[in-house]
Amino acid sequence: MPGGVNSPVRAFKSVGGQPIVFDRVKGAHIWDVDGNQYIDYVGTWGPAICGHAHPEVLQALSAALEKGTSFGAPCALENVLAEMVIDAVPSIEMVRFVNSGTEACMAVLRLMRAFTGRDKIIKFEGNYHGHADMFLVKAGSGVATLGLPDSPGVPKAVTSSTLTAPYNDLEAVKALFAEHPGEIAGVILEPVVGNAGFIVPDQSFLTGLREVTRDNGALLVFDEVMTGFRIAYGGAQEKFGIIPDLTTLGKIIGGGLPVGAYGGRRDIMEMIAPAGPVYQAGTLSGNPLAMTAGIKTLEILKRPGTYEQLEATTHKLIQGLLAVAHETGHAACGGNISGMFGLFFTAGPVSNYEDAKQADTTKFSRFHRGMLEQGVYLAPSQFEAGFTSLAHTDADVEQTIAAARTVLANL
Ligand code: KE4
Repeated sequence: MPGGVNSPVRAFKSVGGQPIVFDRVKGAHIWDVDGNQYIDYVGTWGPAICGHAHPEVLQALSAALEKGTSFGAPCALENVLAEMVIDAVPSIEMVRFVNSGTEACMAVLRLMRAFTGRDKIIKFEGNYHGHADMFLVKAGSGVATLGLPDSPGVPKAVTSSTLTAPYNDLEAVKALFAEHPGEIAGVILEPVVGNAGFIVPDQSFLTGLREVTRDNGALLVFDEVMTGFRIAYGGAQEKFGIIPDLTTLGKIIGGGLPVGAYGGRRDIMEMIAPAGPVYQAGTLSGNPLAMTAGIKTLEILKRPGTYEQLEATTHKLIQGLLAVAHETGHAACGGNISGMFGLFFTAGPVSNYEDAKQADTTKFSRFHRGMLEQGVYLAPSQFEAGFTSLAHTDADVEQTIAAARTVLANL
C-alpha cells in the first residue's frame, strides 16, 4: 500500500517517526498491536463522538447483520436516517446519502453548478472538502488568481474555475464576486475549520457570506462533514444561526461506517437524478449497516445533556492544555466548540490559514511524540483538529493535562 496506509495523514509524515498500527478501540481509548493503551483524541476523525464501539451501536449492528449487509435496493432504514437528518439540520429539506465526505462535496458542487448555470466556485485557503479534483487547488495568491492544481493529475482546466480567498475575509469574497460578475455558482466553506487546525469563524463573516451570496444569485454551502452533529445536534448552522442553501455531512452520521450525505433546499435537491437531470449514484449508498450505525448514533446524541457534556469536557481539556503550555513558557493558542478543539504553538490569534502556518510545527511534532509516549494519541498534524467523545472522563482529561505538563516542561 502506498506509504503503508490508506489515507496519508495516518503515515505520521507531518509529525515524523514511525506511525502506529492499532488493534482495537473502546470508549475513549485505542490500543496498538503491542497492547499499549492511549487516550484517543482523533476518534477516527470525528465519527466516534459517542465513544468507540458503543455497546448500543454494536448491538444494533449485530441485529442488522442478521438481515444481510447490502441490498442495492431501497431499504426502510434510509428513510429513517433521512428523516432524522432533515429534522436535525436547519437547511436540509431533502437529502441524498453517499459513501464519503468527498463524494458528498463532489456531488454538491455539480448540483450548485447545475442549479445556477454557472461554473466558478469560491473556497477558502486551508479548507478541505475531500480529494475531488476541483478542490485540490493551490491557495490563491491574491484575490484575482484562478486556481492552480495542487496535485499532479489534476487538470488546469478543472481548477481554473475554483477561486480561493482567505478564511474570515469577507472583503476578499466581495472582490471575487466583483471580479467575476454572474459567473460564480456559490461559496463552499467549513463553517468551523478543522483542516487547518481549529479555526473559528467571525459571526460577521458567516452573516456576510449569507448576504453576499444571496445578493449575487449564488449559493452558500456549509461543508459540515466534520462539524455536523459535533458542534451542535443541528451543526454549525444551528450554533451560528446561519442557514446555507446546501449542506454536506459525513463521519458522525455513519457512526463509524462509510456514509456521506448532501442536502438542502428542496427546489435545488429535486434536480438530482432520478427526480431531476443531475446524475449521481453509488452501489453501497444507503446500505443497511451504515444506516443502522448512523441511526443509533444520532439517537444517542439526541439525548438531553449530550452537548453540554461535550462542551464541559473539551473546554476543561483545552483550557488545561493552554494553561500548562503558558506555565512552561510556550507560546500557544487554541479553543473549542463542543467536542471539537485545537491547539497551535503560536501566540495567535489564528483566524486564517496564513496565521496557522506561523505555528511551530517542529515543536508540535515533538509534543505529539512526547504525548504518545505518555499514552495520549493526538491528531498527527498541527493542521488538524482534535475530537472528544461522551466517553472521555474527567480522569482522562486530568491525565492528559498532566502528561502535557511533563512533555512541555521538557521540550
Ligand atoms: P472523507 O472523504 O474523508 O469522508 O471526507 C472528506 C472531508 C470533507 N470535508 C471535511 C470538512 C472533512 O474534514 C473531510 C475529511 N476530513 C479528514 C480529516 N482532516 C479525514 C481524515 C483523512 O483524510 O484521513
